[in-house]
Amino acid sequence: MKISSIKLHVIKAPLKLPFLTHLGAVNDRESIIVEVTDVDSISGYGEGVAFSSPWYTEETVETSLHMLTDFLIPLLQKHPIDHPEDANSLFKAIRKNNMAKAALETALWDLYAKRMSIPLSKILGGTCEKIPSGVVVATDSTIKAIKQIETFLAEGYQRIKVKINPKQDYSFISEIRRYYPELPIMADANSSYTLKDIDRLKALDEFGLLMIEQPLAYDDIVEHALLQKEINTSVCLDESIVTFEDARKAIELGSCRVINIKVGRVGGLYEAKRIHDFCVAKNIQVWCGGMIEFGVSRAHNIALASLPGFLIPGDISSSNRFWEEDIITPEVIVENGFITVPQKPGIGFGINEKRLQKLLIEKKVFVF
Ligand code: OSB
Ligand code: MG
Repeated sequence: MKISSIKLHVIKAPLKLPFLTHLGAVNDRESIIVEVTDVDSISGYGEGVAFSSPWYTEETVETSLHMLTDFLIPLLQKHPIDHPEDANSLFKAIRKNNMAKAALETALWDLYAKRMSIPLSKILGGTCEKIPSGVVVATDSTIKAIKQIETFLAEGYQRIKVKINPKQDYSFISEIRRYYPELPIMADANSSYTLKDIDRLKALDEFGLLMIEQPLAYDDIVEHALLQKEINTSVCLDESIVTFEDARKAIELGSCRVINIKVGRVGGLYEAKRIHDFCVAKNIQVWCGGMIEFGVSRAHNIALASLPGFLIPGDISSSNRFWEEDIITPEVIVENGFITVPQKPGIGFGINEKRLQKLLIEKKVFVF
C-alpha cells in the first residue's frame, strides 16, 4: 500500500436525542474521521469511535489523537505494509488503545478494497445482501421508552435494546412487555450490577429477553460465568471482550452465550472477523454492536455484519437515528427492517464533504 498522506478530521455534532445510560448522558458526539490517501489519489476512510470522556472504555478522542499522531501513523510511515491484515501485527507494538488502532486499520481496509474494486463486505467474506437492523432505546423514563419503541417499530426495526440498571429494570421491562408481548427485546446493563444482585437478574428471566448484555463488571469474565449458570437468559458480553483471546477464554469459561462484536472495541476488522469465525465454530451467537457513530463507522459495521455468523439484528440503525444529517452519501437507511449491503467498491458510501466541513473542529495532515 503506497500511502501518500493521512488526514485526521475531528468532527462534532449534537445528537437528536440525548443517549442516557446509568453512566451518564451523551448529548454531543465528537469523532475522528481518518482519511488515508495513496499515491494514485484513492482514499480510504475509517472512524475513531472513542468518546469525549472515558465512560465506556478508557480511550477518549484526545487519547486517540495522541496515539494516532505520535505512535500509529509514525509506525506506518516507518514500516509500509502490503495488506491491511498486516496492520494488526504492526500495531501490536503498542498496547491496547484499540479504538485508535481500529480508526486507522478500517481506513486501510477501505482503501485496499477500493484499489481492488471490490466491496469491503466481499473482501471480508460477507455473504449477505442485506442485514437485519435493531435499535437502542436509551432513556430514563418508561413512557418515553414506550413512545420511542412505537416510533422505531413503525420504522421497521426488527428488535429493540433497552438500557437497564438496578434502578430501572423489573418494572421498566414489565411495562414494556405489557405493551409489546411478542417484541424481541434485549437489555444492556453496561456493568451496572454485581453478583449480589443475582436475584434481581434472575427475576428478569420471566420476560423472555433475547439476552442480557454486560450485566457485571466491564473487565470480568469469571463472575459472568457464575451468573450464566444461575440464570436462563443468555448472557452477552460487550465491554469484557477486547481481544480474540478474551473471546476464547470467555467461551471456554462459559461466561456468555452471545458476543457483541464492535470493530473499535476489538481494535479493527481483522480481530473482529477472527472473533466472528471462532464464535461460529464454537456455536456462540454474535451480533454487531454500535457506538452512536457517524456514517463511516456505520459503513464498516454493515460490511462486517454481512458475514454469515451475524444472524441477530445488530445495533446498526439508520443515519437518522442520531443525526439531522450524516457525513456519508447516501445515508444509511433501514427498509422493512433491513439495511442493503452496498455493492460499490470499499465501504460503498461516499463522503458528504459539505457536511464533513460543517462539523469539522480540528484537522491534522501527515505527509508520507
Ligand atoms: O453498550 O452497546 C453499548 C453506545 C455507546 C456506548 C456503548 C453502547 C452503546 C449502545 C449502542 O448501546 C448504541 C448505538 O450505536 O446504536
Ligand atoms: Mg453494550
